[in-house]
Amino acid sequence: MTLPLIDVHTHMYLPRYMALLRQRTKVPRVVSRAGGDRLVILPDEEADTSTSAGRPIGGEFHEVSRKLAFMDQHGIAVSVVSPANPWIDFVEPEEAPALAAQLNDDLEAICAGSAGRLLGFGVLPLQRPETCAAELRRIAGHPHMRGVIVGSAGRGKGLDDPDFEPIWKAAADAGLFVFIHPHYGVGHGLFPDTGHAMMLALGFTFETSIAVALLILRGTLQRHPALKLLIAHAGGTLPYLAGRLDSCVKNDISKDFGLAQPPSHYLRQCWFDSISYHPPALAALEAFADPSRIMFGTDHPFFRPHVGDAVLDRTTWPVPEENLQALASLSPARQKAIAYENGLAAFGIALP
Ligand code: 5CU
Repeated sequence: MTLPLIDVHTHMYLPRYMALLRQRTKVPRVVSRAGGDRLVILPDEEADTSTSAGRPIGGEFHEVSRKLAFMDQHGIAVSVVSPANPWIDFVEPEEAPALAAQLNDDLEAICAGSAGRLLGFGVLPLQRPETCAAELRRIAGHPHMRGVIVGSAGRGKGLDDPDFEPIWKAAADAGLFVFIHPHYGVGHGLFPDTGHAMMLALGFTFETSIAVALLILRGTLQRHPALKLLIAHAGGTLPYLAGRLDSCVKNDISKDFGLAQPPSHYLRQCWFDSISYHPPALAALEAFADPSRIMFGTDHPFFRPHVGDAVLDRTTWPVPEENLQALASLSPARQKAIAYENGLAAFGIALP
């Protein structure tokens, strides 16, 4: 079955941000080499021999025409584009609010010029939490912005940072999505010399799982039932572990979190992308989540196929294919819901 697709998890490094990464001598940075530019972003990536060269980065990371070519190649009608990690985490606090606003305006302009193909998630200057609610309200006035992407680590104190409370309120009041995405990973000291594989497969997913679980346990979703959280990578591990979280919270004699409902109740208020690569993992998400809150994603332009730049835009990328294969394990009605119907409804999209 060929489905029109709405891609809710797809990234870009905006040109202004690329210029910043090219100037830097420390991670995160873009390094120019004879064989092409390399992107080095993850903590410890440069120090570990198996990852010190980073990953190839070409125009597919920052050119709008390349995003559109990828979308055409894979039957994606509309993409909700988010800046990629590590966003503006490394920027000095005094520079962050202005840079966030510039990047958000850049993304709005890109989307406005895309003839309906692109919508956007902006960034927030989390190192200055007291400025974020105003930026959210400003973004809400941008016709193509549908929310913000926020790293699971926040400004280094997690997403349950008490100073973030106005962010959740402003996003909920404005009806904007907050897309929660990992970057720092957890446990990477435990798996040296494993390339990017362990970090991306387990470090990333547990980082997200811990951040979202803590948001729930600290009562954020109880206080803000209208908050629209979109959780990356099929919810990390949470759809699978939600019952264990409920049980451990209920049976803990040392701590009362003061929740009116079990954690899974609040987790079910969230939206999830379908990036699971695997029918059993997608089945766990399907069994857990609100059926209207699972949406297709590609993680483009990460996991670039190993082909030359000249043929890249005419090549089938593995992530969309693997995730469509997993989707094919579901009924035709559920495939349609995840591929595009839920995205159309969640983001108010009229197909171009
Ligand atoms: O390959 C990678 O490092 C990544 C990354 O950094 N962020 C992401 O979203 N996917 C893959």
